[in-house]
Amino acid sequence: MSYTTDHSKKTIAILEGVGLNGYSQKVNRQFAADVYAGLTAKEKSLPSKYLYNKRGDEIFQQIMDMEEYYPTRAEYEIFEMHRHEMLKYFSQDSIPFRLIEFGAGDGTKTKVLLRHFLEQQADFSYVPIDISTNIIEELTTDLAEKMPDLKVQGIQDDYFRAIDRLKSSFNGQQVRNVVLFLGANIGNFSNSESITFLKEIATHLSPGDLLMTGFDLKKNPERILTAYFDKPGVTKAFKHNLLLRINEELKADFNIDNFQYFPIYDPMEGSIRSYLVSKKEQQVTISAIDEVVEFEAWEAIYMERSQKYSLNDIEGLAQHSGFSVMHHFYDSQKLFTDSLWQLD
Ligand code: AVI
Repeated sequence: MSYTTDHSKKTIAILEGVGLNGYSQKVNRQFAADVYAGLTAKEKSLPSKYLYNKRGDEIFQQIMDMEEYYPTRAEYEIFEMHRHEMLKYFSQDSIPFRLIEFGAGDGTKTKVLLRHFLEQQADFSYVPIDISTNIIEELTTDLAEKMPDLKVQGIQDDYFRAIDRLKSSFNGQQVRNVVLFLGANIGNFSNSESITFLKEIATHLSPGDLLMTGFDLKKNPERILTAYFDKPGVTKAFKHNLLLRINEELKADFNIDNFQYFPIYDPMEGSIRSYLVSKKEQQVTISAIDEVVEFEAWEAIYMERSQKYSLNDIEGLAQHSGFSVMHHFYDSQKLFTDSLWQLD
């Protein structure tokens, strides 16, 4: 039997739970299958969405607080500076609006807008959507306490299913959807994934609805690289944490000291690509999937891509996915933009 047939058979077995070496009750099968596929491919990789377990969320919070990592502060400044103008766009023609946030997290930045919109007595509701039940519960409890007048409908679900659930709940009343996809998260998709994602958003909205996305802009390559190659090693710990997660959840024996963190920035493509590189020839056993992964000396695992954009890149994405750019909101140094689009 060929390698690919064997390989896909084992992936299916893992997904069905039979390839899980007795651990099927405790293991997230999709995670196990993705780790298997990524680490047994010719060019090894791990999906960056798995960086965010509890410990990963905590380290990412530390990244956002670091001096080197400018995007979070820049976007916060954008909200502070442009909240008045944003409200004008969101509430144009005096139609009530629904602020739908994908991947809401703790809503720190969004609270700047929510507070302002409440002060201005805008007719709106806030719909944070996140796949994590914990996040939605914590955020809605926190908002009920801090902003009791805010209309909130937190939804724990997949983004698109959540938008569909909303449709039926507004019984004919005209309302403008304003989707927020903040924090440069779009940059973690490949170009084709971004277009697919944006087009999918378009199919779930109506003409005239709005989408505001956070894009990290192309800038001095040294500044970009430093944001991902900080001296204290916080980003390194963020990447190593995924190996530790595999150790814990899939009973593996990665030794993180044997994997060097190495990001590169390609100014032509505008992307940071980050790797963990095996410092020596070694074997790693992943007991839950009954697999021994061989590493050659200096063989890399591709961990994450973080795309940076020019205004042309952003306009191209809008056009390809059926939106028109209404406005780019910038921070004072033009490091970042929240780009507001309207569905044609
Ligand atoms: C979540 N995402 C936008 C971050 C980024 O900038 O790509 C994740 C990150 N990875 C390393 N540092 C931050």
